[in-house]
Amino acid sequence: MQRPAFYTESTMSSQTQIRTRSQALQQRAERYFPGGVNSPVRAFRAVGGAPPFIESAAGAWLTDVDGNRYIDYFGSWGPMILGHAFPPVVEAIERAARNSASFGASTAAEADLAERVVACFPAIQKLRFVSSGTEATMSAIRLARAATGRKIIIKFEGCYHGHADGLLVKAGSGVATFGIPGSAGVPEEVAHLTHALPYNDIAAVEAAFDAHPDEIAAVILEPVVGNAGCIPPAPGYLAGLRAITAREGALLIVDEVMTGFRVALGGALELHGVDADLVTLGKIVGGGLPVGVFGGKRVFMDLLAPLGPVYQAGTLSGNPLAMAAGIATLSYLQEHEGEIYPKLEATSRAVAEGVAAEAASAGIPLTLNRVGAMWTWFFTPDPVTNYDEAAKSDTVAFGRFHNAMLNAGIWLPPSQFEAAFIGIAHGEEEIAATIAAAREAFKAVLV
Ligand code: KE4
Repeated sequence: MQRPAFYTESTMSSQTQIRTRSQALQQRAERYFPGGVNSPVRAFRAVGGAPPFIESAAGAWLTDVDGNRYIDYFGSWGPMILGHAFPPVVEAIERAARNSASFGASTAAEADLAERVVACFPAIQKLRFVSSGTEATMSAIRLARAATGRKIIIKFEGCYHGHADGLLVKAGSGVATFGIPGSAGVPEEVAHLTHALPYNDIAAVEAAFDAHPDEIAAVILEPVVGNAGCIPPAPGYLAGLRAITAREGALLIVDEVMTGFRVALGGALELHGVDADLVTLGKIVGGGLPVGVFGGKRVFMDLLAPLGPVYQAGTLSGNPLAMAAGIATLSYLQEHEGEIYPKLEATSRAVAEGVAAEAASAGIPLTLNRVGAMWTWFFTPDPVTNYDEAAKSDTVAFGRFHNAMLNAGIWLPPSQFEAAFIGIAHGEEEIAATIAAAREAFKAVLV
């Protein structure tokens, strides 16, 4: 993998972090945006300190506006699995942009990308492109209610599916980060229709269906939780949900916005050999540009206008630049699948376990949950199999660790309740530098 031109050994040395420009930009941003951000967790409120403003990125590296460089274990919240400024993706976007950014009309590129999505996700017979994961899950829920004539939705505590009203009940990600039960502004009549159950507890799902026969439209879940930190499904859990929903006439909506193309080319559905009625995708499918997908069985998808009575629309759905970035990304992943996913497994394991070993040497209790190229270091000695257990983590210790790693040039998710990600541009030097930085960072955690 071609290392970015600026890469030199010196970037691996520990850095004194001068962030005067970032601080000035943060002050300006706070005049325009609540908290100075366009998405809450980016404000670093959960970990403390002012967030660096990023100027550029290449490969596994970010460069902030003060010239500080960071090894990136967040990859824009997941999309950048090929590394930043990956040439085939950049060139595809440049080519598309020369023909205008948007037509608001159909293009061949939409089906070009759809063919690649369907090849990776056999559960998807038909799909719609939207511009975010939130739009994808919101639309999938509407479709499930129309298909079944039922109203209740089952989700799981700690799972985050975007910020549509009905899905902000006991959600993960920023909702978990800020410890808020849901969100102000969501009428109780809406929240009342969403039942949040413990993850990895199949009996709780059986009990919900017993209590609400013929009332539950769908079960939606993250097939590997990323938004409470990384929590894998228990053996048989996904298959159990598939069996219950099929028996009860409810739709199974598998939200692979984070896991799709990340834990495997075909996401968690491929890993676990499970089918779904509807699947949602985002992040990687757009190669860093705004793309969401909801798709699934034809019988459900054909309920959508203009064929059926379910309305859904979007000005920039199928945007040509986003389609070009997605096609370049998925093409590369598909063509190099046999090399990419074993490499991601090896580098993820090396860095995740290497850092966990440094915690053990420092006497710091830490539980590592990892599925392929996504993982979380929970600052707790106990197993983490659901949100309640994740919530027992020492978020102050995590904040100290995050801050120390950031000052050493390692960019981690800014919350205990997010997953870390790696891409194909991370190599041995980045892994070694990260483990060395962690050795020092854990000393800071202990003070
Ligand atoms: P977006 O609307 O943010 O594109 O997607 C919502 C969504 C849906 N489903 C899953 C499983 C997701 O992880 C997400 C978005 N993830 C969060 C980060 N954990 C969004 C980033 C943020 O909140 O800033």
